[in-house]
Amino acid sequence: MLTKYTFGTPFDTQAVTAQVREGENCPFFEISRGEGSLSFRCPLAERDIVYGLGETMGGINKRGGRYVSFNTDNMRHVTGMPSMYGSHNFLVIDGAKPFGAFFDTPARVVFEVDFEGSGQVYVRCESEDVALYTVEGESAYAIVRQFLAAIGRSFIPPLWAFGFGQSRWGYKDERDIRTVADRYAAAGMPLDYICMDIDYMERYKDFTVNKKRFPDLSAFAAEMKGRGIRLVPIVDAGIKAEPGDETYEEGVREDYFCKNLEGKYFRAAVWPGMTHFPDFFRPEVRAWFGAKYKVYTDCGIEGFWNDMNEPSIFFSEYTRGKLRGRNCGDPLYRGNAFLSDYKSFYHTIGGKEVLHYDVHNAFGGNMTRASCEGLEKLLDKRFLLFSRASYIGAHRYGGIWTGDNTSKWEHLRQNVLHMPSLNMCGFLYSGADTGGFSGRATRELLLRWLAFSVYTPLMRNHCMKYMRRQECYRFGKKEEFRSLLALRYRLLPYIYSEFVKAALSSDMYMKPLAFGYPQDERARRIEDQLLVGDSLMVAPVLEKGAKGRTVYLPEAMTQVRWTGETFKTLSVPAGERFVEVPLGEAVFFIRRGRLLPVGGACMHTGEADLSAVTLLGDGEEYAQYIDDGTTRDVRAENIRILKRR
Ligand code: MIG
Repeated sequence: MLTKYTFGTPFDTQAVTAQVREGENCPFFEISRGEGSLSFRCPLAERDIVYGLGETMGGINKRGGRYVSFNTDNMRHVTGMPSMYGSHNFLVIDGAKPFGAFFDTPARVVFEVDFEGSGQVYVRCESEDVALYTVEGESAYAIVRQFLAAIGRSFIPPLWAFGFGQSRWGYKDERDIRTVADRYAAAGMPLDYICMDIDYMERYKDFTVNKKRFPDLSAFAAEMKGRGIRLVPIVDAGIKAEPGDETYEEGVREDYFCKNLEGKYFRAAVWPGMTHFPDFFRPEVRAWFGAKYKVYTDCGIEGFWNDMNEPSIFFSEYTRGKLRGRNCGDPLYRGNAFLSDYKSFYHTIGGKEVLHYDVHNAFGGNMTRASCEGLEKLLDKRFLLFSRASYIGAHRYGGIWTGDNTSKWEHLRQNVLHMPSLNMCGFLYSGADTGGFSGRATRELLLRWLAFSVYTPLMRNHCMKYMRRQECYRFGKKEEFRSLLALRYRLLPYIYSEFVKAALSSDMYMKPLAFGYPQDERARRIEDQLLVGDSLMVAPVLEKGAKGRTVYLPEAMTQVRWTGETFKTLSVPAGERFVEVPLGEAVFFIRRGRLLPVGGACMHTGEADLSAVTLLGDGEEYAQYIDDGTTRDVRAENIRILKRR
């Protein structure tokens, strides 16, 4: 049961789509009002677990941490880093009487969850205007499902977006991209898409294509699609302030950009140099920006990633510093250094001027919405879209990736921890930069990371310019990479089906073990094993040099070992066991009484036959969601029941 408590005049973020009954006095929190703020407090018992908060650094259990919702472009993903690219203000306190709370405000919010042993949850919203939604239910899982139902159905990408994607900041022209496709093919490794980073543009300007590098993008996209590979270009939030640029001219003519105190267009330096930010909060601006994607869809492109939409600002005329071109090592290039910028420009929302700072966290999500709604008009099928910045509600328009991580074992672990927390906040389609964005990916780390990314909806190898090239074909013993990529494609019938079913039924695709085994005290504390869909449990190897790992089985399960060629099954009893996992192999578990469909090998999703499956596990039947992979008509009727023979 959901209840809405209204404080002041909350900004309508449109995060919640359901009708929710209004309450008078919230029984869960002690509330205090400050000048420009509202604080909420509740006690925590020793054994309570606190879930949620989406894209925050730290564990699945948020206890012990301080988290600040304030969308930030920050490459330093270290424990204790308060802010990431997204703000997801939903948490669940799983105690004697579990409940959930969503603090719906686009303003900055601080969460302290048993921080420094305080024994309480403390939430401070930097606004007196907040909609608080509380959710009551039998269990943490039931509460999450009610919340997911209230915020509306997750974005559902096409089947090809569940294939493997290769990306690198630095691919600059057709030749680079063709080489990637050729080398994947030559190595016998499947691939569905290649991302185009900012270098495809003309001087980093959105909706332009560098003609020297891509003389005929339509022809090139068609050539690649003929090989089963899609192109996925990046789109940044800022529009270069340059007379003559079509997007700039249109934006100025229609008065679509954010303004500063003096009523002039706000100028912020990002990749193209000085830019203006589209006022994504205005429906007409969203419609305009979304329609601009026609430049790409006219070339046959069906996938996009939106970047820099926190919005990231290198510097502005308000902050000190000099434009140092493309120097990413600029000391000013650091998150949170730009509060004065965020306090110096305005949006026009419902005819009123609103300070950016007060609605900061909803900016990026509105860019995603603009893109999604534009693409829905431009295309008659589903498309891929994922964004860096987000707020709850944006999950209906696109997925997210978790930004600029590093090639470190801790960041592989963080990827595991992020997935269920993101799912609780609606973001089902997500994943990390597999192998790590910055730093130097070792062969071993990349293999272990791929072995986990096999299960995440977005499975993309991405890395930063100047870093070691980390395409899978660059490493020795290619068969080990081939094996893991092949596994992803063999699991597609299951991954696709479980993802779509989760989206259709307000469920999570990746869950903490605790949600499947709430009575099992040990399972409740485990953070390095996850449930993927309804049948599968994964226990990724997260340590350097490890030969395998200890796995806890809350019940007897079917252990499945993927050797690169075959699935070898074994019934294993409940309890703890050490499982050997050689590099390039994978071990996962099928829950008792469940089935898991696996398909055949293929080189891209265009070749995949989701209907030709073999069933693994000891269950009786499996409900498989299946469609043509692109139809917008995603319905529960597309489910067929498979029975074990
Ligand atoms: O300032 O477009 O997170 O994935 O490769 C860096 C270049 C801008 C940040 C994204 C990253 C992308 C990079 N971008």
